Amino acid sequence: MKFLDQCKIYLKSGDGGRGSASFRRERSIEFGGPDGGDGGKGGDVVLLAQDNLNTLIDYRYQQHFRAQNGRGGAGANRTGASGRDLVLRVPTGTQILADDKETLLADLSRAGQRVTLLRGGDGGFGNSHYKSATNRAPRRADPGWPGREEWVWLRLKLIADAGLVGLPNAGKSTLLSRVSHARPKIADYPFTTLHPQLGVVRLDDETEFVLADLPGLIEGASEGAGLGTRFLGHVERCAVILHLIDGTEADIAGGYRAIRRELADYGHGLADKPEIVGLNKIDALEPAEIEQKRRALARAAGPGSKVLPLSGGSGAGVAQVLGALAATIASARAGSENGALVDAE
Ligand SMILES: Nc1nc2c(ncn2[C@@H]2O[C@H](COP(=O)(O)OP(=O)(O)OP(=O)(O)O)[C@@H](O)[C@H]2O)c(=O)[nH]1
Ligand SMILES: [Mg+2]
Repeated sequence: MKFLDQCKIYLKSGDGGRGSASFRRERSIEFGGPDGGDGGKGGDVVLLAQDNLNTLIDYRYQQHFRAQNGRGGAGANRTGASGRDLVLRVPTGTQILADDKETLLADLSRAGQRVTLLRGGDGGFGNSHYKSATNRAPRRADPGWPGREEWVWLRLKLIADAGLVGLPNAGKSTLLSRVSHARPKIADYPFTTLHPQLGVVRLDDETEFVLADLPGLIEGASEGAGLGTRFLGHVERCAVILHLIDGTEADIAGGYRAIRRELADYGHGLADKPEIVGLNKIDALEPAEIEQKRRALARAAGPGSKVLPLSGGSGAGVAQVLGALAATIASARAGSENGALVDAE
């Protein structure tokens, strides 16, 4: 699944319809009173969160969206028809940001949530509205109020339970493809994964969770090095981080700390999330080496962290890692109302 995480679109609510300036014309009445109806209201721009969508890819092909304008009023006090609302369906978890890419306009975090982002313009008054004791034949009728227009950003943060982070080549995608039906690209060069990938991990009938494979991070990512940290937003709502370390690298503790620094620099609570450290690729290591590296990592990670050896390639130790992830997710879920949203594969 290619995952588009943000896009910019133009939205416009409908203009209100023009009020009518009209006078009653009947053969029996010489000077008929004003009977111009009001214009109809323009359509609203509404966003609707849906669970069965998992990307913003549709918005890459169409970028301009307009709700219908209200119709003009007419004689015989007929109000113009309202313009139809424009309802845009977006995946649950989509945030709507203003043009500045910072101001949050709406956060569609629940399936079925509806937000009226831009209200349509009201219709103008027809001349019958201006009839009074002193003015029995007003000619005034108003144009409709214009609709509102705005460029907004749609940003989707995947709602995954666990997020895979690590240096490029740590074996993140290999692990995801072993434990789920996801089939991310795997290769022995850095930055193979360019977009987040989601997989559903099913341990037994009752236990499943969503694991997100993220593009590799490098030192300086928070300043934009490599692919930067633009995908770390997806980890913000994860219950747990699985930090994978390539055990065949020389300086594993240094690599561990480099990623921790980037998580801390990114902020948004990532550094405080529960972390499980995976010493990966142990199929390529001698047992003594595994033990020595596990200890080095445990020292670097500190007492709060769990270090588990595994191999996404051979499958060794994978069950223990998944069990630890599921246990951490279960305790986080117990503490919050929000269950996991299994929304993509
Ligand atoms: N020996 C061994 N090699 C592995 C293992 N897991 C992954 N590899 C190899 O390591 C290389 C990188 O694997 P990927 O799964 O693409 O790594 P990644 O972390 O997703 O890399 P990026 O997407 O670039 O960040 C590939 O050549 C894999 O075959 C493992 O458990 N053991
Ligand atoms: Mg990858």
